[in-house]
Amino acid sequence: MELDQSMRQALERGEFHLVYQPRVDLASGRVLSLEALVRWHHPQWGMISPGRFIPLAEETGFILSLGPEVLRQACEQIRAWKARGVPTVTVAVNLSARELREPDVVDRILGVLADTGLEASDLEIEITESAAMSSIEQTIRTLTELNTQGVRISIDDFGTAYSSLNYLKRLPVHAIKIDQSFVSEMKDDPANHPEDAAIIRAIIGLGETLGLKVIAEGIENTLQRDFLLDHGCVQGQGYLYSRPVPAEDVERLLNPAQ
Ligand code: G
Ligand code: G
Ligand code: MN
Ligand code: NA
Repeated sequence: MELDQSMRQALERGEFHLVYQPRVDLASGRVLSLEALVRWHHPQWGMISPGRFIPLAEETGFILSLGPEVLRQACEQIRAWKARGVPTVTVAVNLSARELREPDVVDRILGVLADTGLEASDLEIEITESAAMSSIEQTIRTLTELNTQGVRISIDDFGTAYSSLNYLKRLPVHAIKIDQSFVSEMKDDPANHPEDAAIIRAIIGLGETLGLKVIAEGIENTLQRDFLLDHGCVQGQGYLYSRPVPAEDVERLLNPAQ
């Protein structure tokens, strides 16, 4: 069966669920926020990676059905945590380029927040640098509307597309996320990877200049953490701290005393 056809069936059967990866204070490990990431658990094929199906879902337009489901699941989970008195943090949801281009994207996001009774500040939207930098005037309008309503925005995979700094300056974003490919190169000794080290330092400097939070991705060991901390990047996520985990396990991370 076609993968696209299978995805549509999977959505009806409830085979998509979310896992959450903490974004932490690099020095203390304290959880500051979470990123929601979709998983597809197929009854026969097992776990199918979003790296495989998200690009296809973008191509076929299925993302316009999956994206709203992801957002709804994330918001319902936040509401459930709040209802049980779990000390909640902002949850970031990835929004694909295709979703960003939908004329009703802002209303849809605000509608889900209203339906689940959440504050706009409970949610953050991640869009990739390449999505943000295409159709730039429309992106600026959409993100400005979201920002006006109190929804925070971060730029994902930063450093992989060609950003015009002039546009970046005009985008109402709160954070840029250093793409994990740069961090990943520094697994042994940063001195062996001068170009990646220089790019990371440049992104951190850019964040400082523009007043943006800088979040590093893909931190797997203490060498990477220490390099980032030494250069003024204080927030990040990666296997060193936690893999993406099911909602049940998030509670332990948010509420370490229990
Ligand atoms: O979770 P993992 O590292 O396997 O994700 C692989 C890719 O899929 C990443 O680029 C990630 O941003 C993307 N991805 C994961 N979950 C979602 C989602 O809910 N929506 C979108 N648009 N992309 C996602
Ligand atoms: O593109 P985006 O940043 O949304 O992708 C996040 C992806 O990175 C997720 O699929 C997540 O599983 C993966 N990821 C998170 N932390 C690490 C890490 O420390 N190492 C590696 N290799 N992948 C990671
Ligand atoms: Mn992301
Ligand atoms: Na990323």
